[in-house]
Amino acid sequence: MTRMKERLGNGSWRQLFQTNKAGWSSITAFFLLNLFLVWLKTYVNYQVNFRLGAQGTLQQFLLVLNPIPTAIMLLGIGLYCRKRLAYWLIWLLNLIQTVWLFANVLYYREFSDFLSFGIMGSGSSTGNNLSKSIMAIIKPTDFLVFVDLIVLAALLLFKFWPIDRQGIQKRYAFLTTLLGLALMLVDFGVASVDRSGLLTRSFDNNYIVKYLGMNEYAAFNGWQTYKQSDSRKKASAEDLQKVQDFLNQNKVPANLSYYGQQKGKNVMMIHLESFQQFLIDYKVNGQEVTPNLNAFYHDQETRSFDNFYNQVGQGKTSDAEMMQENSLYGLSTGSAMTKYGTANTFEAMPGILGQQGYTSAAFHGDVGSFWNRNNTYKSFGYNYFFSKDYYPNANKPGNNVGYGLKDKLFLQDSAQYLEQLPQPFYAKMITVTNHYPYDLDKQNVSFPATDTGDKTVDGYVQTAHYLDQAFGEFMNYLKAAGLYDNTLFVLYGDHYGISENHQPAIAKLLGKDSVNNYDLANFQKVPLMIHGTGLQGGIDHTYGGEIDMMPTIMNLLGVSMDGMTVFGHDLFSQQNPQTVVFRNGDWVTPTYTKYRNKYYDTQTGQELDIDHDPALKSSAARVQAYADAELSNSDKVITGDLLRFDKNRLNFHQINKKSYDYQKDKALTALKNSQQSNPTSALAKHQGQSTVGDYKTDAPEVSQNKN
Ligand code: GP9
Ligand code: MN
Repeated sequence: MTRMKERLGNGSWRQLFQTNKAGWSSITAFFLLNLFLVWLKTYVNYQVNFRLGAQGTLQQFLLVLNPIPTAIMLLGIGLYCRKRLAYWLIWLLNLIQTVWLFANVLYYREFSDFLSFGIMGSGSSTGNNLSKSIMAIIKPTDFLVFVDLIVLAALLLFKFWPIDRQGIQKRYAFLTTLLGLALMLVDFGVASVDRSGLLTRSFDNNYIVKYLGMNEYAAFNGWQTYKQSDSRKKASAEDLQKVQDFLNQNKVPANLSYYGQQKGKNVMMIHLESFQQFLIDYKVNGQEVTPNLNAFYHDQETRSFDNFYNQVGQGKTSDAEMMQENSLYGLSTGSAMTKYGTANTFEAMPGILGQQGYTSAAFHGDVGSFWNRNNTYKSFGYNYFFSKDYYPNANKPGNNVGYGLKDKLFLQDSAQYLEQLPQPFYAKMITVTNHYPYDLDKQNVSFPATDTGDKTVDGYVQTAHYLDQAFGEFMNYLKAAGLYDNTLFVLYGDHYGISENHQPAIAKLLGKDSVNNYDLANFQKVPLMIHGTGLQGGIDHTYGGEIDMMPTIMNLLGVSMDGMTVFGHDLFSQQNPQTVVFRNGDWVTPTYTKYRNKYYDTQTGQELDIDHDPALKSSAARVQAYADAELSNSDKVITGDLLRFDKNRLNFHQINKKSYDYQKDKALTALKNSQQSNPTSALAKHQGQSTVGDYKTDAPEVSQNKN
């Protein structure tokens, strides 16, 4: 008892913490209290300050669980120590987690995203901007997370909290660490069931925090940043030279009769989500799925490519964007925009055109952080990024479906910003309603579903039809606002909508008994339509893919691509190599198709036996070598951040990420000011009279359409 007194001092309430056989003691209580506090602070902030979008019981459960494992492991470090050190260590580990939480609360308020090591490192502008604006965004309640630390420090300093001199036995400390680890594995296991590819595909930092927690996110991000900076460090200007040598060997001349033909026009990219080529002219019960797009496809001034393939990997939409903006492939290891978009140097279309007097803007009805667009677009040189926060309609839950604002509302709501863009502009509209799982509320369904019997497939034509209607309304508006004739339109499908897991349904859609690898390769075709007044239209059978978009458009605009690191080729060039490389190394040429290790005659679809076909054998060896070199060289550009070595180019200087800011207030002020400084927008052309009233939509969500 004397020993006990010596350890705990006097006082009856202190008896609470007396050590019993299980090791329950003052230090255990201190550990548990800190664990509870860290959990509480994190969880409350999850609910109050972050928009993690947890849906359903499982995700809500993970939100409750996920702060606990790392808190146990971190705070548990203190349990390995004795005396005062143990308490202060636990306190310090609480403080570290709290500072991380606090910093993220502030950062999130401004950028709707979590801090990354890339951002905190020197390369990025956001860190600077944040420190400038910190006073404006901070709220007194943010400091509540430190209250417990102050109280606990006082308790320790003034010796109100009894000190257990012996600490707990090492094996209990070890068991605690193991418990933390086990819980972490449970969390990860459950999360992986709900969202496969969470870490490999890395969609959005919000997802990682939602499923795994803030500390796991920090660890994951730190590890990724380390790996990236390592490959970056090893790269040199010589590596870029080697890549350029490869590109030079495979270069083709632009088609001079098209070069510069659309010079100076606005450019509007319309990203048709999950839109496949087979939908063009497709009918269900005799009714066209996409009448507006079909008419556009067959327009006399539209060049439509019917052998155009998507080339995305796991990064899906973001890979399509990477190719479309930069003529660089996505990575086989997940989204390049997410992994490298923040830190890398790019020579992207918005940046290049920006230096030719264009104003650039991306429009999308999902949160800005998805696919790390909010950071990547700065590296690409986008002047504006109108994401979900800019769309008042997106605040109403019923106006969203799947990943964001419904297309009709999205395009209508975009008009108020579009009309303010100084011309010429480069605008990209990223639609989203035609996205897996192809759900649409009843009031918006105006087309019969297919009857393949596969539930995930049968709604596809309905959301595609909805997208088509939205597109039709948007085009009518552009005509009314005087933005049609002076704009070069580029429409493309980003990737398949129906995955290969649905082969029986695919066969039914295509009117076949079954599908083979050749059919599946064809099923990777997506539309590419280029429309401009004066452009010679028609269906173009040239084989190409998303990687070719940038050089094709730049040539039409008469912007020289000389010496630029682009992996695609001008689709109008008579010497286009017509070799389509898929991200997994498969390929298609007008003669042969290689898909999933099978070879086919591209024109007839007949399967070929490579071992008994010398012509195929030698051709396949050559094409495969090209495909492999194409992919690995492109990967080197991204993983080595090679474009940072591309300096002193005559027609292009490197993009300064720091000069871009997508905070709503600032962006809207800049847009407003540009009406005076550069009065070339549609709004300015209409003497400040808004054109938004010209937008006609039948969207049932819009008040005048409600009955
Ligand atoms: C989300 C949207 C969807 O913002 O672009 O991306 P996806 O799932 O098609 O890659
Ligand atoms: Mn997509």
